[in-house]
Amino acid sequence: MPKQQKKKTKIGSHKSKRQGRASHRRSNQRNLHRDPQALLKKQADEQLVLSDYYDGELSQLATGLVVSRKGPVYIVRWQTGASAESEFWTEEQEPLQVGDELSCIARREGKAAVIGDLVHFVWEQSDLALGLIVAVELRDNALVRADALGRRPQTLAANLDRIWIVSALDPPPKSGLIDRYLVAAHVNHINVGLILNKVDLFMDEEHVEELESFLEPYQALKIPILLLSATEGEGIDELNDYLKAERSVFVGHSGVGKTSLLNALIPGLDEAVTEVSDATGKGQHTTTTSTLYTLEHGGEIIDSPGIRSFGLWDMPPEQLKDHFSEFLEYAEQCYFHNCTHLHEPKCAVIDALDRDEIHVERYENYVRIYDDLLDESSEAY
Ligand SMILES: Nc1nc2c(ncn2[C@@H]2O[C@H](COP(=O)(O)OP(=O)(O)OP(=O)(O)O)[C@@H](O)[C@H]2O)c(=O)[nH]1
Ligand SMILES: [Mg+2]
Ligand SMILES: [Zn+2]
Repeated sequence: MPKQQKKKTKIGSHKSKRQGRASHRRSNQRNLHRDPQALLKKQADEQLVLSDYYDGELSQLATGLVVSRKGPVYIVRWQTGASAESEFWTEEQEPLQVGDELSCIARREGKAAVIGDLVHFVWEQSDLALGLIVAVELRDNALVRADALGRRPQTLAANLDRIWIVSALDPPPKSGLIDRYLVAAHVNHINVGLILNKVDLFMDEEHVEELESFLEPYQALKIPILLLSATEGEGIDELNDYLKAERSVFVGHSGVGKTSLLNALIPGLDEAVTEVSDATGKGQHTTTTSTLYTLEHGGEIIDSPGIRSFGLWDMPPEQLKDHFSEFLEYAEQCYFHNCTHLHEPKCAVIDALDRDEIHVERYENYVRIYDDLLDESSEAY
């Protein structure tokens, strides 16, 4: 049974200055190399990429889950492995136990750790932290995007069961961002779900038709679609049913209500949310760092900061079509086996589009994303 989420993150502390110094002395006796040129060595099981800074016993390592990060400090939930020094205490002045959260810093490879990563650390006290991450377990999957310039990957979270793409009904949802997330999830074999929040603001008959047509392609893709109201509590139980067996993440534009959903899911959490600006209809980027929360009835959910856009990372344009699932059954009948479904004659995908069997908005997004990828790959040379 996972420990219930505490309102305040425990980052751990030592009991007194005197004892802190004692522990520091002890930690220096551990075999931590300081050579910045040290190479990686791979453990036999290939699960662990261990920093050469550490050549101590594996049995001295403790293991934990990264639940948040604040600058150089990772908040890690201690799960197994070597025990803490007896003088390491929580902020509530209780001895640190398995399940507690502590602050860790990282050297080299550990720096690549993201929320959802399983990390291995040694108990080593520094000004900022009680632990030093020396290795990151290989990931099952990760949600990765390109940075603003499209030059570097940014890993947003790792080891996910599902990505919940959160949109709001007011302002109306945008399919461009949704379709980009769908591609990124498909590439990494991560399940998805679509949340349309703020149903309480949505009364108009005329808009119901628009919404139905907007949702059609996503219904055809058979992804879960939930219409909710975080502030009214509508649909929250159904969401909870999905969340309880999984580790998932809320992603989407700023102001759509991701943190409000967390507040609805975890009574008493009361994380900060901010009004969406009337003038722009945009959120204020209230959440600035991702945080993993454990739900009372099981499951873990990560709240993430709102984003402006989502650039796909490491996607050759010609591979994009493989991630628009509804194209696949038609693509086999295209005249050219490497048809991009953009301009080629006898393209079965374009024929299906003409017969309204492929949704025009999905196809247009395909073309847009393809063009973006083409621009990026031409800039690279
Ligand atoms: N009417 C209504 N307002 C909502 C609902 N959910 C959230 N809001 C409001 O929308 C605004 C933004 O909510 P947040 O939860 O901060 O949005 P966010 O997606 O976390 O935003 P970032 O942290 O910036 O990414 C707040 O004023 C919320 O009160 C809802 O279901 N209905
Ligand atoms: Mg937020
Ligand atoms: Zn084609």
